[in-house]
This record gives sequence, structure tokens and C-alpha cells, in this order.
Amino acid sequence: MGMKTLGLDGVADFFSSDPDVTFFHPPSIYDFRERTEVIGPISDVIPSSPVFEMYPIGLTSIADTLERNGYNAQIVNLAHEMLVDQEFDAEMEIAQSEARIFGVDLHWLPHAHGAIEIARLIKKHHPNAPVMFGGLSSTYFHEDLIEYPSVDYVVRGDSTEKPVADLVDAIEGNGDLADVPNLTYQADGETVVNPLTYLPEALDESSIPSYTYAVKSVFKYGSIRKVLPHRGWLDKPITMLLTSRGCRHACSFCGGADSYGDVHGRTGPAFRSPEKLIEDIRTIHSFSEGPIFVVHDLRMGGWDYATEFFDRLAEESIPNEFIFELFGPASEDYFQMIDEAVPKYSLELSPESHVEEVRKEMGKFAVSNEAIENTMQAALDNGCQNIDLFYMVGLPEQTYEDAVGCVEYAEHLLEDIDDERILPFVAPYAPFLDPGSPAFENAEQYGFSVHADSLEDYRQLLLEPSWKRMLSYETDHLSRDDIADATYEAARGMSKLKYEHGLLEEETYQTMVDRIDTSEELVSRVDEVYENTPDDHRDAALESLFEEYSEFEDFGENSIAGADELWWPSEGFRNGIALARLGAKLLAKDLKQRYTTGRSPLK
Ligand code: B12
Repeated sequence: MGMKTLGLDGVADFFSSDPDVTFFHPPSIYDFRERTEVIGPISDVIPSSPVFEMYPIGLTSIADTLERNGYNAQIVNLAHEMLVDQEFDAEMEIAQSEARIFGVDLHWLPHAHGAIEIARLIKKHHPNAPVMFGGLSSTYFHEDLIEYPSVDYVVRGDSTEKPVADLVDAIEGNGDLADVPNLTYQADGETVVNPLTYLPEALDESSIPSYTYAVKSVFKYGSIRKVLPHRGWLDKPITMLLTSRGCRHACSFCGGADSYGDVHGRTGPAFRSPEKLIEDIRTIHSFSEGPIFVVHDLRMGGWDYATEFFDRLAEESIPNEFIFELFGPASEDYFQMIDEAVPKYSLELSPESHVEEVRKEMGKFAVSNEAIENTMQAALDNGCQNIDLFYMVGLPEQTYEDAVGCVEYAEHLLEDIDDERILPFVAPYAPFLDPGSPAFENAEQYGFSVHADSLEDYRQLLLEPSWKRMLSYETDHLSRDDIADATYEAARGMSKLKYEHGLLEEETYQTMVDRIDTSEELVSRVDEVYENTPDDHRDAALESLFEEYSEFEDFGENSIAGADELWWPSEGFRNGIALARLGAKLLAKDLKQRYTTGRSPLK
């Protein structure tokens, strides 16, 4: 591509915020607004709704890298738009897009239905526009994906900032597809799989995630809704720090760890330096006083890595609350270090099971309950405001009694350790067993049976009318029915326990019990329809069944966790002025960068 000098039209080009590349984030199920489903508790312990409207944080760094290379790259969170605006026309948004190249994320497998439907619509309205896919699940299923007529490229791996920029250059005739790392595509009807060679050893090359891109894009592309991470974010602006891509732990049910090695070619985590993490925190604080979630246990980078992070953070006096994860027991001195570095902090602890044997089988918190309890006590004695404790139903070697037994154990914790700052939750491992996880790859060995194989199988599972029927797995001890029954029984018990210990308001508790009852009833009535209705009458029968429950809006979410239970009160979003000031500064910086590089967008 000849370097096009940036005369006046360059400036006009620059200010016309027409995207060259647009990344669409799909809902898990494309037409979720027209469908009648009870997908209830599958997302109750994360900020998103059951249509999983949160996009991969890496889209911000991919878009930022493209913008630094002179392209206009926009993120459009279609799932969020469709969720918050019943009238929002996703097809119209796609049809009216000015972009010439499109990206769709299939990072989380539960997006398998929406992602392909969005790609189809892109091809319908932009038949000559190339469509690229990417994300952890795209990488796992790249050979399935490339067979879909609406998919032209799959950029594989857990890091694709540079490969995507190389791909866009190549599409623009400034490079050869054969030289684009991590790329899967088709040539002469043959699938070509370029080697997965782009695998950065550290995450300091670009801003990962890029909050500066997100803020700038609000002004550049004139919409804050399109780039919001999930519903309600403006009221509850939680942000995250990504300390690493990859993981040192090999929990049997997690598509993290081993799959990074086997699927993404990553033998060890790539870390973002404490220095860069502090820069991210400064950027976040410039527009938000909301909580900052630090993804992964900082000690995965080693004690020195964690110490350097906290030493640097202590210099910053950032008022935001920090939320830290622990992947194993920790001692007093670790919490003392945290307590000295931040004004307030909370912990996310996911032992997943209170049964030591189950944890050993899982390869997570394979220590005694005493060790975990000592860790919690040490944290609470050193300034920890709150410990969210997560248990899960659907684990290897977990019996029904094990699954529901977490309530009784949680009662012991509230009575013997602390009943104000420990908040226990129990949720189903749903909807899918993570592809690439040890249990998925060695199902028999781990006592799992997986009911889906191809990407298309998962797309069909997502169209099942209840979350139970959507489950892609069963275990030797827990059938789908058991997983659903144990989830409802444990969730009912856990809510009652929290209510009795004053951790839940009367109204929230009552709402949760009503929703658990209705959700459970609806799930079993869906089964009755399948048992008693001939196939050709089923859809009509389901339609009228859901009619009966029309007041049961929102797919039955917030049944196992109250709407506000997993929220950290804060001053939240600083204010529009702070955002506008930051946005203007970033746009000016972008203009200067474009003028100096003389790079012009794709026109
Ligand atoms: C942090 C995290 C979250 C955060 C959100 C993070 C975010 N917004 O990105 C929260 C807690 C909200 C979350 C929620 C969920 N998560 Co999660 N999450 C993780 C975790 C711990 C780290 C992810 C990470 O390291 N990302 C960094 C890298 C890998 O991704 P990235 O930078 O965003 O994207 C890069 C590449 O993937 C690629 N890419 C991504 N998208 C695209 C798109 C295009 C077009 C291209 C070209 C490239 C591309 O390029 C990017 C940049 O280079 C992993 C476990 C692990 N260790 O990986 C689980 C994991 C990814 N989550 C998982 C699951 C199942 C979920 C949930 C569905 C769970 C549930 N039932 O609620 C929800 C879905 C939420 C939603 N989408 O609305 C599974 C996914 C398994 C699978 N293959 O489907 C994992 C592997 C493990 C697990 N069981 O938790 N998650």
C-alpha cells in the first residue's frame, strides 16, 4: 500500500469515524428476544446476563493495535444493544455498517449460536466483505468454523493483536495471507492452517486491555452503548486487570491451563508487568472509582512479581476497591502486603467444593479445609472487607450429597469464622464442559460423558428451551437432572442460610426463593412437554407453556444470587466531564500519531 500522504482529506478521513474494521460481539443465542427459554442460573455469579453480553476484553487491545496502525477499528456490542433495547435492530446495524472488514468473537463456546448468525447477516448485507473469527473457542474449533460459508478467517491463539493487523494489511494487498501467523483460511477449497507462531512471552507490547481505546472510541464512533461491556455497567462500573494470558494451574474442568498448552501452543503464562498494570490502574482511575477486579492470582507470577505490584500500588493511593483472586492458601504476610497497598479490598475464592477429595480430583485448592479457613481468617484479620466464596455443581467425582453439602459447610464458616464478611454462593457448571479442559479431553478418565462434539452440536444445544437440557455433559455421579436438582436444592439452602445470617434482605431473599421455585417448576414442565407431546406439536406446546409464565421475565436469572449480591458499593463512574476530558486527550493524541505516521485509513 503506497503511503497516502495525509493532506486535508486525511484529516477529514480521520474525523469521519467510519470504521474500516468492525468487531461485532454476538449474544449467545441470536434471536433470544423472540425465543422462549428458561436459561436462569447459568450466569448468576458473573456481571453478564444469561445471553452473555460481555465481549472478550482482548477486543479492546486488538482494536487499539489496528488504530495505532492507522485503521479505524470499532467494537459494537450487539448483544448489549439487543438486551437493553427491545427495538434495537441488529440486522439493520450490520447492514448500515460502513466497515469493509468484519470480526466476530467466538471466545466463549456459549456464543456459538449468535456468532454464526451474525456472520451470516454480515455476508447477507456485505457479501464481499471478509469476516474473521477469533477467541479461545474459535481456536479450538477452527477447522469446524472455517467450513461455515460466512467465515473467511480464523485468527487462532490467546494473543492476536499483531496477527489481526497483519491480516488486515494482507486483505488490503499489503502482505500475503500465507505470512499471517496463527491464521486459518481456505484457498482453492483447501483449508490452510498457518503455524501458531505469534505467542508473546509478555503482555507489555500493547495495552491489554486497552481502556484508552474504549474511552476514545466512545467519542470517535459516537456511542457509549456500543462499547459497554455489560448491562448495568454505567451504574456499576467494574473494570478488570489482566495479569496474564495462560495459567499455571490445571484444574480439570477449566478450559484454561492445559488447553493453553495443547490448543494455543502456550507452555506457560505470559504476564503483564507490574509497571504496566499500574499504568492500567491510573487510566482506570481517570474515569472510574468503581471496583477493579484483578484477574488471576498475582502469586502465579511469583512472590517477587506480586510484591513489586503491591509496592508500586502502595505509591499510588488509588481509592478504588480492589478484588483479588486466590488459587491456593495464602498467609498473613500476603494480606498484610495487600492491606498496606490498597485502601479497601475483597477476595474471590473459588474452592468449588467443600469436599477435600473432590478438590484433589479437580486439582484446585487440593489442600485441607483447615488451610482454606486459615487463609480466610488471615485475610479478614488484615483488612479484607469481603470474601465471596464460590461452590459449583457438576464437578468430577462429586456426588449429589457433595454438591448440596456445601450449604451445611458454609453454615459452619458463618458461625465459626465470620458471618458478615463471608458471602457463599453455589452455581451450576453450565452450560458447557470447557473444550480443551482435562475433563473434556479425557472424559472417561474423569467420569464425564459429553453430549456434543461438533460446533454445530453446541449451536443446537443452545436452542434447547431450558438450561438443564442445554447442559453438554453429565458425570458418573450426576445426570443432567441431578445437576439441576442439586443446583436448586443447594441454592435454596444457601439463600436461606444467608437470609438467616442477615446477609440477604427479606425482599431479596423472597425474590430469590420465588425465582428458584418458578425456575425449577418451569424446567420440569419443559421436560413434561418433551415426554408427553409429539415432536410436531412441541413448539406450540412450549409456546403456550411459557405464556403461562410470561411474568417470569429475564430468562429466570438472579435466582441463585441476588441482583446486588455480587456488587462492591463505590462512587462508580467519575463523571462525564472526566470521561470527555480523557476522550479529547486521547483523540488529540491519535490525531498527532496519525499525522506523524502519515498512515491513512482503508478507503
Ligand atoms: C477473565 C475471565 C472471565 C471474565 C471476563 C473476561 C473478559 N471480558 O474477557 C468473566 C468473569 C466475566 C468471565 C465470564 C465467563 N466466562 Co470466563 N474466563 C476468564 C478467564 C479467567 C481469563 C480469560 C483470559 O485470560 N482472557 C485473555 C485472553 C485469553 O483473551 P482476550 O485477550 O480477551 O482475547 C484474545 C484472544 O482470545 C483473541 N480473541 C478474542 N476474541 C476475538 C475476536 C476476534 C475477531 C479475533 C480475531 C480474536 C479474538 O484475541 C484476543 C487478544 O489477543 C478464563 C480462564 C483462563 N485462564 O483463560 C475464563 C474462561 C475464558 N471463561 C469461561 C467461561 C465458560 C465463562 C462464562 C460462560 C461462565 C458462565 N457460565 O458464566 C462467562 C461468559 C461471560 C460473558 N461473555 O458474558 C471458559 C471458556 C471456555 C470456552 N471455551 O467456552 C474459560 C476458559 C474458563 C472458565 N471455565 O471460566 N470470564
